[in-house]
Amino acid sequence: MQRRTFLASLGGLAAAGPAIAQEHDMGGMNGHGNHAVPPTNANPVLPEGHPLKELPRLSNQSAAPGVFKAKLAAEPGTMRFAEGLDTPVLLYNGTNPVIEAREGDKVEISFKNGIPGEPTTVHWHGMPVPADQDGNPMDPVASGGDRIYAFDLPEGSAAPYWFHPHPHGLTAEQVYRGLAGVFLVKPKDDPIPSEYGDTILMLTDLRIAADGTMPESTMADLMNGRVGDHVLVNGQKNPTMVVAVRCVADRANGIAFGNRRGLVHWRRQQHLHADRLCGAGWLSRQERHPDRGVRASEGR
Ligand SMILES: [Cu+2]
Repeated sequence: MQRRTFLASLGGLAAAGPAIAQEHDMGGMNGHGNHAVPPTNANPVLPEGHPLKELPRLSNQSAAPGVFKAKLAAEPGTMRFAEGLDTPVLLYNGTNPVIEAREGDKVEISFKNGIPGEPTTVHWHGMPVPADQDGNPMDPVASGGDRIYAFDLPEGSAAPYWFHPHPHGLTAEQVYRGLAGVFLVKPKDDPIPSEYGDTILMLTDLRIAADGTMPESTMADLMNGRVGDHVLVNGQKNPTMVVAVRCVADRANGIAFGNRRGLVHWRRQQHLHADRLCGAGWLSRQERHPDRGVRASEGR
């Protein structure tokens, strides 16, 4: 079940489930121990048009109500963005899972830095978190080290956020190599039925070289900001999401445009007349073709 669609535009990668995180292909090794690469200097072609994958969730290890407790580790990994090319990346828990908690929850994240030779932190971007729990650049976790990040989610904090590393001098590289995740804080009293679910779209950009690796930033990148060559949604290029629009009008509460999997847009009534809008041409045309898909992304 899906519902409101959250957009998170991030610098890192979104790894939509373990299916994308590929094991290193040992069969590709040759006698010199080098990884085989295709004999071409062409830019890698990323597959497009596949069904949008949902981002995995970080599971709550606490059974106590109002408590979210989990383990998070920053580690090297490998992803396969283009056919036959392995891309070395950095990921949280191998998949960059979504952390979902609720207003009022106590959050306790046991974090381990598994990045060889580099300090890191976890910064809870935009969230109302005490300074000593917010992974600031002067509060690093050494390579191989760990710590607990603990904070409460106050009333009124419900929103989609993201988390990312913030070590001094290494933030940009650790983020573009993959470390970033969505933190969804749900409202305590949600007016929208939970059975509609959430669809999270995590937008990232990727620069990938002919051998599948991510090139280091150039001087121009450092001065102007780094922009990748491929825009990804949940780690995929131009995925498709079928949104067969259906209109549900409710005079008392407003108007909802949704599909069979749930709600995609919600509007309070205000001056709008829900029944009139539902009868409007552009909606009824969609209704006559309920299976016509709408692309979730058209690239840039
Ligand atoms: Cu930030």
